[in-house]
Amino acid sequence: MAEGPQPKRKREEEEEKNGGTDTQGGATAAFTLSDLRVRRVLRESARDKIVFLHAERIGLSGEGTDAVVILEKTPFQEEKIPDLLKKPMNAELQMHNDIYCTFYLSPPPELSEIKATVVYPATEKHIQKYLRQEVHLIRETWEDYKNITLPFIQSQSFSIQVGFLGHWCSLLGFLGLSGLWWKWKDIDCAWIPASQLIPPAIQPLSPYSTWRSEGDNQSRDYRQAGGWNLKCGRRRVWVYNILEKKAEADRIVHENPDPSSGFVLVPDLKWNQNQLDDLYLIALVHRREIKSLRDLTAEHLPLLRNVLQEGKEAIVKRFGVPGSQLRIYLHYQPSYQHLHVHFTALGYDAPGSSVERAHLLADVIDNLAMDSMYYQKRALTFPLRADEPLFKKFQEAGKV
Ligand code: M7G
Repeated sequence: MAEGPQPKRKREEEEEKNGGTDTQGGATAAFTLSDLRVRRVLRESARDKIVFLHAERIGLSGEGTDAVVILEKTPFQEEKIPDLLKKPMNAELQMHNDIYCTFYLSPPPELSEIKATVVYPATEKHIQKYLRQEVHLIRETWEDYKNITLPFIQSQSFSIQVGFLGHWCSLLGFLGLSGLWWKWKDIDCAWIPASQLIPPAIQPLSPYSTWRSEGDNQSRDYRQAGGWNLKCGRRRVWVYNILEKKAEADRIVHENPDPSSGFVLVPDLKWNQNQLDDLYLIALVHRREIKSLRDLTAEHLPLLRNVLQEGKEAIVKRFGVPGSQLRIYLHYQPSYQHLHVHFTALGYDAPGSSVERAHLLADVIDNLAMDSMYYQKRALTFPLRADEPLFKKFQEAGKV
């Protein structure tokens, strides 16, 4: 097994010793896992040893804020396997028959890690994403994209909600009358008189006047301080944090800084970097206006070729995994409308790597080289959960 992932592990141990505080991007992890209370199991997989939980964090007022917690048993680390048998532990014999026997081991903590990914605060969209649901395949023509999908994506970027005393109410119409909202450099902004939302008598007391701007699976909450307040919510915050080195800067594996044909390669959130079996990295392009496969033309070929070539070179250099053992692909539809490319170990059955969602980057490049408008002509298939608003749009249009 290559040495690559080891330094990251040491760094994490250091961070843990220092209290596990993450100050990247100016956001300090202000809670611990024990602050979270499980509300229900959204989905679990015995095969993948993973469970998705809807949790909540109870504030001082007793008000709960939603969180999603993903608990996943991590793959074995080759170098630690001998310890599993050697270290004294409770090994219970369950059955013995001829040459076959089964033991149940209770390994010491360092050999029985569980990775916990937390999304907090989580939006309804995050919760729905992980809920076990009926899934349907959509066959989207270019016309469907223009008439159904694109307007839907654009409308999502401008949905702003406000929470008041625990009640979430849609505010779009309201904003039109009593406040201003606009978009500036991909930032959703709203300027609203707090006095119109919170009765003056309880304004100084109210800790609940939390703003939430939602779009592209990102949300931001803001406390109001009374009077007129400028509230800005950024979409795809995590992507821009990486591109601007406000978060995960120390995780960058490779960067091509060219604003037009450059990108940043980082380990994906799903990979703990402790073993290469489930290697997963993600390349985020510097250009911000390319939403997905649908926007790509031959003009983007230099960018895509850089991602493919430099991404492979960086991974073999850092992790020792050759390009011939990588699955390099784009998702359609992606969850985040900022062009990015997935790099996963070929032997790893990564979520979203199946034929209905994954498009190999090498094939995308060939298609665009043959026909610049390839992705503005052909129909694309993708899965949607039955409860997703976009699925409802396709239903209303009689396309499902
Ligand atoms: P996608 O194709 O838009 O959607 O991929 P999916 O999440 O349905 O696959 C986005 C990719 O970005 C996924 O592989 C995520 O695991 C990864 N990702 C998401 N977030 C919020 C982060 C993050 O904060 N950091 C990193 N490094 N990766 C992330």
